[in-house]
Amino acid sequence: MIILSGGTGTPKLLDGLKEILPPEELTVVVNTAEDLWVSGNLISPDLDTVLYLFSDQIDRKKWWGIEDDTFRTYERMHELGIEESMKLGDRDRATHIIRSNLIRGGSSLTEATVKLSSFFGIDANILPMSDDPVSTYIETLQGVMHFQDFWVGKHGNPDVLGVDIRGVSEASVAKKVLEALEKDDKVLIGPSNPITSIGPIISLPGMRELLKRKKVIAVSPIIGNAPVSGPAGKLMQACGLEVSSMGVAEYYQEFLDVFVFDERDRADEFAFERLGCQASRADTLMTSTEKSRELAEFIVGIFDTVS
Ligand code: GDP
Ligand code: FO1
Repeated sequence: MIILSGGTGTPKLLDGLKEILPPEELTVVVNTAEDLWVSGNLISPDLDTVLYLFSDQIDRKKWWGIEDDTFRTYERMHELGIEESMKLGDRDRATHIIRSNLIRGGSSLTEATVKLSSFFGIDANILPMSDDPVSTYIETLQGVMHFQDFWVGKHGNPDVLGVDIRGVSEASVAKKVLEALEKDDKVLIGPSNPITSIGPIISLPGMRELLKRKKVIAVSPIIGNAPVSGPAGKLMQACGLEVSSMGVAEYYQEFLDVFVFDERDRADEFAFERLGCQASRADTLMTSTEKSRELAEFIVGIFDTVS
């Protein structure tokens, strides 16, 4: 199975999938459009969250960074008058240093990620969506800013006018992602932010066409009229989408086979079917590994029924 992932909702679902499927059967294609160079190193928040999840290091309270990390370097920089734009943990920073040294030495982001996976003892296939730089910029009433400046620096507060995924139309899908897509016909789009996490992956040249030839299941990150967490609502609205599970399904419509939406959602199953896909209600709120595992089992069951 190939899973398209951001850094929170889909990793929660991966937490369940990794309990029920052998790691060699999981290829995770991760958004890299929120990546940023900080103090000389490349931070890849979504890739790191997935790496830390599979190596059991993730901080499950925040769904980013390493559990029980310390922040001594960040604090020392602050004492010396240097304000880093993201609060980086010491152990997390070691990951960034290793990645960046590999890249400075000529490795691609895919090669660096494969090496990090091996250092962390991970058997699942974790891949960046692309080896080319892609960066999401948010157009706001306070100006245009990198996603991390909007989300971390300004706490997601500025009014949003639009979203620009810079570099995506010149970027290529990573070679290993294409190879995985050749071998596997099951694609799962986890409950990630459709605009800033899944949007960059499906906007890579050729990706939508490839997905049309696959069995695609997507899980809604929206319940009722709001996301479970994060800025998806504000960003969907700015991009002209309805903030609802229907808005998400419409966005994926052209390649979607089955849409899984939450049992608390009052959306009408038949409305999704009019979009040309099957729809299935489930408890999608993953408040524990057990809940993640139950949803994962439900999804694996649906794949067996998709022709
Ligand atoms: P990001 O990279 O940190 O933005 O993470 P993602 O894009 O992977 O995930 C963010 C999305 O996950 C948000 O839109 C949330 O609504 C959604 N999300 C988080 N937890 C859950 C959950 O337990 N269930 C569902 N259905 N969605 C969730
Ligand atoms: N999110 C914050 O709200 N504040 C931070 O200082 C912060 C630091 C940070 C460092 C490493 C990392 O991998 C993620 C970090 N995040 C932080 C999360 C990140 O900004 C976003 O939630 C993701 O990019 C969305 O996927």
